[in-house]
Amino acid sequence: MMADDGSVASVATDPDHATRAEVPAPRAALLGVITAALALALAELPGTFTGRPTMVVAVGSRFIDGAAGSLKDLAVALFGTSDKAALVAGIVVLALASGALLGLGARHRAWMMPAGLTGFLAVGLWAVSRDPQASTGAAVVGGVLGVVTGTVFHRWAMRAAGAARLAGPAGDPRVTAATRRTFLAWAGGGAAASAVVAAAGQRLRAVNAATAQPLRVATLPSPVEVVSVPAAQPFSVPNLTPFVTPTSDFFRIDTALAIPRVDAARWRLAVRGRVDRPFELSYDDLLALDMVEEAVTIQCVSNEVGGDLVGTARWQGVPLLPLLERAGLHDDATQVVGRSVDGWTAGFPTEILRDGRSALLVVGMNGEPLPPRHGYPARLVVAGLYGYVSATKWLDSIELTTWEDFDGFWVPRGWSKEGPIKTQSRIDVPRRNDRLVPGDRVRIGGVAWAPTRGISTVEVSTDGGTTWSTARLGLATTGNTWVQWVHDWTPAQAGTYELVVRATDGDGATQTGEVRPPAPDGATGWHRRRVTVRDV
Ligand SMILES: Nc1nc2c(c(=O)[nH]1)N[C@H]1C(S)=C(S)[C@@H](COP(=O)(O)O)O[C@H]1N2
Ligand SMILES: [Mo]
Repeated sequence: MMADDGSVASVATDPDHATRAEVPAPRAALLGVITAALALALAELPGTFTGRPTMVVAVGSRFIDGAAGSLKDLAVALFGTSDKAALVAGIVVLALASGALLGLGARHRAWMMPAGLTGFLAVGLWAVSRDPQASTGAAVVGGVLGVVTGTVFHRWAMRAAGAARLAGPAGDPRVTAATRRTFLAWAGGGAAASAVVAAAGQRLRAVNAATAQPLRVATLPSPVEVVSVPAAQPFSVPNLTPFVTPTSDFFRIDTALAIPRVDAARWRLAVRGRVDRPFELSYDDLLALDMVEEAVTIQCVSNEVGGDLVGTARWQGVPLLPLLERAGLHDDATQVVGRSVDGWTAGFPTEILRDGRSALLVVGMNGEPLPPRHGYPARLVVAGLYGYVSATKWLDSIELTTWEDFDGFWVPRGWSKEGPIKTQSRIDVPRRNDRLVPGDRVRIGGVAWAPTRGISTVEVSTDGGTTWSTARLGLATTGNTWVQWVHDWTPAQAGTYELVVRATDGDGATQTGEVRPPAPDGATGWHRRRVTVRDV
């Protein structure tokens, strides 16, 4: 059907060949970029319309899955929200840069553009087919639209850009001007069309975000048992981390480029594997069960010493062990695996559930239904375990297996199979740029945590760790949460001081000062902060 574009006919018999070859390289490259932009914008549009991961997002997800293995630290970095935006931007830039190369190649081989676009589509469709969240139909429709439109646009644009040049004697200024006008018209038109389609996509995304996931219930049934958080703390220090982290400030860590959208009306949670009576629960079934609410501090294994990938929420949900016992766990069911709707998994020893710790199938966070970014409609929270081995969000199933039979997502990627949270403490205040004056009281404060053991002591040093003072501790109801701490210090003289903090857990073990990075099983070391005290 495209006999004259050179895909079948030889270059010599392609009537447009001489015309295309007339297009100067920079212009051909630019037309290639614009073609790629147009094709990509069109290809993404239907996926955007569905509100599910688009092709670019699916490609990014495959990249995260793959790179997470080989580039352990990069993968950790990729968790962050801004890194995700950078990944998507990187994919787009790569696609546009390839468009430039295709544009150059297509001056002599017209088939290169359709072949290149089709190649990109193939990669996109492969990624989409491996993404349980993405819509294959939308990707096919958008992809074909993008490839066909891109191919046609590119052919016409190249023909027009070259033909103008052949219209008169080379070097004639009028011909040169006419050629430039024609080129600019096509390039400008193509760029404008891409921008309009991309803007439409952006707009759709905004509308999707605003209307996404109407929650099934606005308010959760009251828990039958509440382990209350302290009503007030014995001290109040400006800029100290609050005991309960507001949901809007709570850290978010996951491999999901697009937050999974789950329709709670159709959602079913399966409990299966090494059990006598596998069962499924609907969201309504789950809400009808007796629920408890407990504050638990959760932390990401990637948190650096002094970092903020840690937070405390009041989690509302159903205690996990009785739920699993209802299914009749086998004696050899030594591992509990949570599987997310996007295929992500985390596993921990069943034994952990038998030591009386708080381990919940969670539907509520700080008194509200779990927000989408934190795992709506349901997730797991197990006190004392890093999130990557326990805290599966957007839960799809709980599978009982053996410890040996299964490794969660991060385990084959170099992270430790077991993930108990290490004792940690953090200095929040003074901040680095706070004004400190000799003779004035400085409130040194922060948080310390060692779930499920709790914190017994926090010590503070203002001389880099040579001498230590015991800090005052705030209140906590259980050992599952962090405690706030404060130490008042009056520096006598101006100078630079190194503040250090270390905590001792409820078992009497003091946090190690040995500095180790997050991989493979959590960072260690004492948090230090240099501050300067200045005369006014
Ligand atoms: N489905 C899914 N659940 C997940 C993850 C993920 O990548 N996918 N990441 C885990 C990790 S590594 C952490 S630290 C916690 C973070 O929970 P939060 O985002 O609610 O703070 O979620 C866990 N649950
Ligand atoms: Mo994590």
